[in-house]
Amino acid sequence: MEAKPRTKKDKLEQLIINTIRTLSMDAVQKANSGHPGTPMSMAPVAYTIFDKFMMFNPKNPDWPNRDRFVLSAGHASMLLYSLLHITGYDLSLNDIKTFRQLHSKCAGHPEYGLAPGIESTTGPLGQGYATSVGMAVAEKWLATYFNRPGHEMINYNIYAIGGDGCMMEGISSEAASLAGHLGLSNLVWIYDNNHITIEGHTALAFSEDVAARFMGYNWHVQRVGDANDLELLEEALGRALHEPEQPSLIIVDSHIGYGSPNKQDTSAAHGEPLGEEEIRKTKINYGWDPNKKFYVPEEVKQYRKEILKRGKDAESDWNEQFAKYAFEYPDLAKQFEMVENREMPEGWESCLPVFPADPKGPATRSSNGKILNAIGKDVPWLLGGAGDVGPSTKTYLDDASSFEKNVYSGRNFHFGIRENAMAAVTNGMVLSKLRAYAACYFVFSDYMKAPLRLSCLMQIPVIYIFTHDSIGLGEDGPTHQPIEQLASLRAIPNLDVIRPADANELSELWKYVMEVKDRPVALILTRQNVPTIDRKKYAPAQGALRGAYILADSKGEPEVILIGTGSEVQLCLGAYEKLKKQGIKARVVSMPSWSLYELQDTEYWEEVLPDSVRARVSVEAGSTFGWRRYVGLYDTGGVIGISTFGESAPIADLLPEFGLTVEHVVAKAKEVLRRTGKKSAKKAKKK
Ligand SMILES: Cc1ncc(C[n+]2csc(CCOP(=O)(O)OP(=O)(O)O)c2C)c(N)n1
Ligand SMILES: [Mg+2]
Repeated sequence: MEAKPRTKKDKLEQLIINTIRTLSMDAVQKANSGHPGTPMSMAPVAYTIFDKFMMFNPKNPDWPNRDRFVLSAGHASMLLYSLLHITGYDLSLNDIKTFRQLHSKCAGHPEYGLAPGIESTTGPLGQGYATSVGMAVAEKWLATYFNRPGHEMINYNIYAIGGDGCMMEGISSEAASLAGHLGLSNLVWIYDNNHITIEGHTALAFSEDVAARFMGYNWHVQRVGDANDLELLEEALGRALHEPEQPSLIIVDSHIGYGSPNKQDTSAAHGEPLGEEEIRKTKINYGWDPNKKFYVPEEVKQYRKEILKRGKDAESDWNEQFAKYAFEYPDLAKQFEMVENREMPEGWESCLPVFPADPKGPATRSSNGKILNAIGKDVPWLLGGAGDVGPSTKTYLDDASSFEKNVYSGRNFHFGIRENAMAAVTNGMVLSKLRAYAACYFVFSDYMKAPLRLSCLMQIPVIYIFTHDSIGLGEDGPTHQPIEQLASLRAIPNLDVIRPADANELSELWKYVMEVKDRPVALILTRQNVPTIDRKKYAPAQGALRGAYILADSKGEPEVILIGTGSEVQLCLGAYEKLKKQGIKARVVSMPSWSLYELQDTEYWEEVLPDSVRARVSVEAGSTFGWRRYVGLYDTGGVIGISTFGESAPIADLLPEFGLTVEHVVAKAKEVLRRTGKKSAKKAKKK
């Protein structure tokens, strides 16, 4: 059991640590659900980080220069809730008592935006670790950009606690490899080396030498043999912070369910309540009153006051410094505030290029590169990169350098071939208020699904740039040709999937991309050229901002509506012209974004897709899944899409093979007209 506390301070520390433990045990028991074991074992570690090292102001959890703490082992959420309660965040005992209940701030896993002091949503193991790397990247960039001699406005550190699960997940390897390469000395990971996961002892599945692995990644590695040894922990953390060149890993040996006579060191302590009797016995072991539940001793309440004062003083000092900084560097201070509020410089949209009509047109990945560069000139905190495909995704900022070890001013990020970590790191950067983008081939968005989903869940404005968006990429074949990706991304709540038809739609849509503060967007762009639509002949591109708009129309009510997205809008326009010549009244609706269209009012829906026109055809070079939402059932609408995997061949052979031709759209339109029995169907039959 625990070493006897020697001094008054030691006694208080044990009291605080045991309060964290017992609150966690009680909350899990009351919820009859949760993970008590790791809060019990890691309480001394989390306490040491918060008490001895972190600077934060619980009354202003968003204070920009606060240190960050991420609980990558998100299942141990009670550890964090207990700590936040004790240190004075706006998280009451009642919130803790409603742990895991409907609408409680204390959700099953820590959720960003729900409880104050939660820096990132965690729970999918490894994601928190990887996100913390993005936070460290952001700190380096912000410090380099904003700090001036004598004005160190940004200087914080990032701490993350993960467990065996986080270490096993591949994303931690990707992220650690990148962090070591970049020399992120402001980052400390604690690895809770308790040898227990759900199925039992880690020996079942995990026998690697974690220390050797991290030394290989260029990390500074230490080991603390006992999670209860506050002195050793403090020394190790101190050393980690003084390490000037490398991120730090501290491997801490702990006992899951520490203090529980029957469950300590077993997987039974991982994910279920200890049970009333076991809780009593454990409390007795801690020297706690076994009859008290959710008990916060008076001394701990007093401690909260001290922490609150400490945080308030730290922030006021910083505010004073910031006032001086703002006096000397008013422009930088203004920019800093814009970054913090996710605002854009006034009138920024005027930089957006307008592209001339061009039947050959640029690929939307190319026009995107131009737009990105135009915005990037005025908005230095727009930055990002690709997973080693920058030359193909065209996401380089031409005037900027690369973000590299000790070149932390760079804005072009080389994430390496690590899509999963790339998206998680980008989450961390965006949580730190940068406007960051992550780019790769669309098909490999599959690799980053988990962090992408977290951007959506956290409602943070990450910009995903996915190029090579269909079989139109050609010879690389079915491994590289997205099919189901559009449908699957559209199914994620809070994500705007945007697939523009041409450069001007894209330019318009960037107005939305840069202004939106509370959700990520995914831009889906072509590898191949697409015509830049003649806007004198057809409708202006502004309509794209409404998600869908009438691009070409008939006089009077149309008989058939052709709905296209991205590179297939040109097929709809081609078919429209042919149908027109044949006396068939068609309308073309360009629909770059389902979700933006869904935001419009019913009048607009009726205007674009009137209920009276049932003959509709959708055209998209991807899965047909979901399109009946807009074209109706089998007796009316027609869906042109792909329900198999693609093929490896030149684009000119692929498009007809998969029915992506003007002729096929025309034929489908006529077929639909025949089915809906409109008078022009007869006409269509004759021709
Ligand atoms: C990506 C992912 N896979 C699986 C899970 C389910 N899960 C939650 S905790 C856990 C075991 C974690 O073990 P460890 O990290 O050692 O935590 P400890 O039991 O020591 O607290 C698993 C498999 C998850 N949360 N995330
Ligand atoms: Mg474990």
